[in-house]
Amino acid sequence: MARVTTIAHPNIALVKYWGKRDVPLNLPAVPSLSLTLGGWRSRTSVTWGAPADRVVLDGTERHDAKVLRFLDLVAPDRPPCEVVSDNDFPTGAGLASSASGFAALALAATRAAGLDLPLPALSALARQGSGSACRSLFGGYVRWPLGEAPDGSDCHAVPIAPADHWDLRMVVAVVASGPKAVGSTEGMERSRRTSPLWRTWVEHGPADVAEASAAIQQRDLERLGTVMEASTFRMHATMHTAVPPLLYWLPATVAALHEVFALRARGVGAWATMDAGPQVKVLCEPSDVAAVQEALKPTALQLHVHGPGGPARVVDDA
Ligand code: 2P0
Repeated sequence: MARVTTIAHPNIALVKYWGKRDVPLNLPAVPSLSLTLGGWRSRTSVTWGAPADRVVLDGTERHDAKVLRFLDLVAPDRPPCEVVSDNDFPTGAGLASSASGFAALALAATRAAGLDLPLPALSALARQGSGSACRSLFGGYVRWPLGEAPDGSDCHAVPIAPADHWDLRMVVAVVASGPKAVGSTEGMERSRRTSPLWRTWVEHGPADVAEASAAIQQRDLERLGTVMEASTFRMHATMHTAVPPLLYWLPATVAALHEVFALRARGVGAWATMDAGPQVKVLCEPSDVAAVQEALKPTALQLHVHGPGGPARVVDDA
């Protein structure tokens, strides 16, 4: 029996992943690029060899078919396992809990099973738990290319710059609590099947990633913020034009967006992004954090400030 505990941080896409070319394998329709956030984390312990399969998430035991299926991917002939995981941030509210959760699980489960996979293979494995999890194995600025192999073996994230390359801040404005109404997988498929904007969305992906990569290399925040907002709004346009429409935004989301635009009109370098939920995340320089917080305070329930975070890692190996 081996028990391994890991932690992984969530990541926020600066250029979004939205849509799959292969649903069971989580092969994306578009490439994406993310920033791993310091501060928040998932902590996951896997015991390889337990009396029975048991999954405890945030203190509650549940039958989680996704987690058990993922363990089967690690080793089809595995013994019963115990998985205990918790997040120090809200789960399932568009704050990338599945990214950090499956990244931590992939690292913990493989190590507990006695495997020491190279990072590309570990990232490709994590991707099969949740697409965005492949990016959370790495710290800092991370690219997830499309890959070409039909089995997805070359579809894994690649670090493009470490956390200390560029000390940016992501201010997360939580404007509503509670889990999202429509999960990402279903939302992506609805957008792909029914939005007339789908083809345009997919066509822009590679150029957006190239633009964001160049902006990161040059540490050009205006360039990065501009392409980040363009990617976010194009992604949400595919949701808004799906049938039936998908509207993750709440009135407070829109209010926060207007505050960000007003900040920019006053010369503050702040750009917004949203995921499959109502929260607004604002990218800025550390010196502008106070101005961003002040502007968002009236609309947000909570404000969290994150810098770039490090890679997933083993914290206990018994
Ligand atoms: C992203 N999102 O790039 C995008 C932007 C949400 C909006 O990755 O179906 O939980 O498990 O592959 O990774 C959320 O989707 O979806 C996500 P699955 P995942 O961060």
